[in-house]
Amino acid sequence: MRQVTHVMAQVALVPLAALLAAPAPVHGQAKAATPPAAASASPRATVVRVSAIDYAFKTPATIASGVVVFNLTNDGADLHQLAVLELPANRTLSEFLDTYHNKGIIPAWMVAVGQTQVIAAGQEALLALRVKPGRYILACLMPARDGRAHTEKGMVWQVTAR
Ligand SMILES: [Cu+2]
Repeated sequence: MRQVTHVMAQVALVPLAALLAAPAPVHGQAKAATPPAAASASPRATVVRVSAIDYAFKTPATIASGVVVFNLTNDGADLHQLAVLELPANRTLSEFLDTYHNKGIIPAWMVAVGQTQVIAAGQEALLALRVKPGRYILACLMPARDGRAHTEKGMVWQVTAR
């Protein structure tokens, strides 16, 4: 049992590293710079405060769509980060958690919209995204020292963007 947990923790690091290495996939945010019409309009950003504690996120369940700035603060003691993943209409949060916790990977049908860097206690991180209406999962993709994912301990939260 101990060994299985250990292996899962190592595998769980892979998607996080991959996400950190690659620029966030396009979904919803990359198009903002292209159309000249949009460039002249001044987009109003909504700030969504996300407090990370050991081990949960404190943040609203409903957010605005459009330009959203996630303001993550680490109010816990462990290292934390914030990943924003789009949840397809035909999928559920528990399906995501089932794959992530049992196979150690983020399911291919999830779209990673963006994520912050990993921050220590007392630090903050800002993540600006163009969010389209839909359902999103906010997750901390860190493994804990005991080998369990922070999501397993409760650092996962579903939000709806309207
Ligand atoms: Cu965390």
